[in-house]
Amino acid sequence: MNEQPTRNLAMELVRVTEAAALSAGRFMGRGDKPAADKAAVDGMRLVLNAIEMDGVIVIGEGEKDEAPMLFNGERLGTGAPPLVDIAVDPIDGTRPLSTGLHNAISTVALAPRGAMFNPGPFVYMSKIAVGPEACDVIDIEASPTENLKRIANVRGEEVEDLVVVILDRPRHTELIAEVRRAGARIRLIPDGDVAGALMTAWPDSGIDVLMGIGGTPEGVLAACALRAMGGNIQGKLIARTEDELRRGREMGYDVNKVLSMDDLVSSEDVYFAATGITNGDLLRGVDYFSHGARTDSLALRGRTGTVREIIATHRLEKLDRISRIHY
Ligand code: VTB
Repeated sequence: MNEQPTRNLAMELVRVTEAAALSAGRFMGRGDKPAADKAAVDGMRLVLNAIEMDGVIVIGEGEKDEAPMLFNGERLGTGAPPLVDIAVDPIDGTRPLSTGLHNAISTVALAPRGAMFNPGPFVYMSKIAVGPEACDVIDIEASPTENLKRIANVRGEEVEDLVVVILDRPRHTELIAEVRRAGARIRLIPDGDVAGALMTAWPDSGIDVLMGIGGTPEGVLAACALRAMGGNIQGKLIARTEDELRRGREMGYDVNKVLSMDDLVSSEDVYFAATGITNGDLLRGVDYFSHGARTDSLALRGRTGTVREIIATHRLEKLDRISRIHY
């Protein structure tokens, strides 16, 4: 094989999440979630539309939280090939952003048209995610205890050495109790389980596994990132109500089916970018200073597995002269 290097769309996606983070970062600690969401969405839409692609939003957050959103089915890009599916989470962690807490990030992913899982009516999903070393041993149908044993075993560690990241929700009381009984340590997060999943595959993050129920859109985004980083994720859809279950069944969904990483995103040709909005374990938040701002981002490509960390300095007074958005 001696292919010419091809376009890495993740490099272009970084500008999308940078724009969203630069806009939304202004709302840190200001207690105004809708305004922060709107700023992030506007920034994303503007830059996504400038990318040479024929994109359709498959994962557009906002329905569950009734936030301003990029609509499912919305077409973005210049309209020229490649044909792609788009997943966005303009702010993963709107709550922490609005109160100035850690780990709010902006994320976006692309995959070939038809490759991303469409969650239909299901907004929640049970998940387990790990980094490369434990890729082959997880099983969402086994107990948390069993999974922790297998992960520790394949890594040559004890369960006591593992750290599990779990969303801090009442629905996780039993999960937390079981993980404690098993002997593992826990990092509870207020929001942001895309970042939580990413951390499992990030060397030195100190996080080994993500467990629990989070958003389905976040599950697809996490799958795109983990495909590129060589981790693994499994999920199972959770119906909130009988009605949701019935509607889902009518549309052909099976809540008993284990969704593999391949079901969540069926192509290795994925691109993922994230930019920190508030300081976090993976990425620094946006830092504004006289006439400028600094952002910290990741650009991942599935096909090559390249992980880029991109620190950018933005000259806001210059951007103000040319951009439709005031940062
Ligand atoms: C998570 C988290 C998101 O949704 O997926 C979560 O990563 C799950 O839903 O930041 P609940 O908040 O209803 O528990 C978010 O919090 C975004 O809404």
